[in-house]
Amino acid sequence: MNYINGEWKPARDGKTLPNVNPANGDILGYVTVSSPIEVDEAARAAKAAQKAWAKVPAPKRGEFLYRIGEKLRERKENLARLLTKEMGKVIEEARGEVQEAIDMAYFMGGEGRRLAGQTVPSELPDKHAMSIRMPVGVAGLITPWNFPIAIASWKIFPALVGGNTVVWKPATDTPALAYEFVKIFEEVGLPKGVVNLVYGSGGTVGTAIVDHPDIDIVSFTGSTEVGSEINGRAGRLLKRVSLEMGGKNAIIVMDDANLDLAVDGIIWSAFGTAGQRCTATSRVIVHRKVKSLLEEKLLRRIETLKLGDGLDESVDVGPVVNAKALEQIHAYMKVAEDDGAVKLCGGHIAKEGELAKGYYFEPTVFTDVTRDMRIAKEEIFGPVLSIIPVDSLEEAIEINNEVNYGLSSAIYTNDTRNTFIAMRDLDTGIVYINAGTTGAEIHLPFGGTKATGNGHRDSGIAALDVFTEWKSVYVDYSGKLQRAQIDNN
Ligand code: UN1
Repeated sequence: MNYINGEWKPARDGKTLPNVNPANGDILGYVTVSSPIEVDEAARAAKAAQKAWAKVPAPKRGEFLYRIGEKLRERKENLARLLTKEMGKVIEEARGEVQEAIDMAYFMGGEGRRLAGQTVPSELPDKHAMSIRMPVGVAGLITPWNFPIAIASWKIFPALVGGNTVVWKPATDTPALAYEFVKIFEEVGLPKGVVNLVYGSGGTVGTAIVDHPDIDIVSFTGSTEVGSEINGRAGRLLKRVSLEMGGKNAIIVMDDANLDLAVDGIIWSAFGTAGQRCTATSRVIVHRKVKSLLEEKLLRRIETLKLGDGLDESVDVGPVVNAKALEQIHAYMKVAEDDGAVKLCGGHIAKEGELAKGYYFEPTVFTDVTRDMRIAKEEIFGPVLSIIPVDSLEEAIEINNEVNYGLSSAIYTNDTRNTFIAMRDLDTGIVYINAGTTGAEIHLPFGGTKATGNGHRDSGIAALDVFTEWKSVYVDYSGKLQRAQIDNN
């Protein structure tokens, strides 16, 4: 059911889609599929509520977020279990994701007491100059299934603390979690119309959000193809658009690296969330001198990875989100083979026993991958890793930087020179030294360069730049006309 203007109601034409557990094919429920009519209702409600919400003092808006954080904390285990059932990530990671939303609630709650602008000297006597943050208006938020609560929190919380109201379209693969999240907003007494939830497809509901005249800003996380389409449509309407899209993240392993540490980072970043993080590692760019030793250690670890239902605490790699994703990942095996990559392990849909009921793909590694191969360039969004050998740091950085995307990158090295060159020259929005490509913390900007984004950032204070508009204020208390310096020459 949608949540519009403080009421739960089904979409008018009553269409639904099943919500399937990717671990075993069980149907968990049905998701409402809405039309532009519901988006219109939600946008009007959000617009009607916005002025009053903006007048609630920002510290009070922040207190709503604290209370939301408390509720999330109380329900962490249940939410995590639902998350695992709905999209497949293993329970430990699901708990981590709920924690990410909790952290974001407290962090952005605190921003209610800051929302800092600047106070600067004026060039004239008896004049005060400052900038303050204003709400943008109504925020249309379109969020993905891979971090259904964390990414929603990255967008909803800064929008709210900044004085905006929200129309939120969650992914159709993760409707139940969105329902639980919005229930919490309702329970803490958020005024009606401040957060509105509209379920439905990107093509219909997403497009209606982007086009709606009452929606002032659109924030989207998802594919580059869709993001680019949104940017075009919303750009023509002069709306602000914040986009968080694909990645082709690499870990560089230098010849001086601690290889065991590197293996830990690679396993976690490449096969955690079954490779379905925007930040997942899908390339290892390794110095040729340590390539075979690294491969040997990597394979030994991959053999120990257990595939299965993420609710089982002993499972390392859960299913991928749905049948279509499984097929798309599988199709890359042929692409890799045709391009001449050498398969080290995996490569198949896993079907033994209980696994046959869900959408499982074996952790897969290709080696001797060259920079021109499709698997070295395209986002696969599954547990598939390509190893690319190189002879120097310069070559490694060049290969890291030559893909279209620029979200996250990492280097394993113990050399200070390598470290600082990498920090400077890796062209991604996030860079890790001696850690994998995943695991960004919520109080720093999250986002990327090139086809990964459009210059905005989720998370951190940077998110407030997305959800607020600057106003510069000059107060002249001289009691006479004072021309600005430019008009006084
Ligand atoms: C994503 O996959 O879009 O940095 C988000 C990380 C997580 C968030 C990933 N904190 O891996």
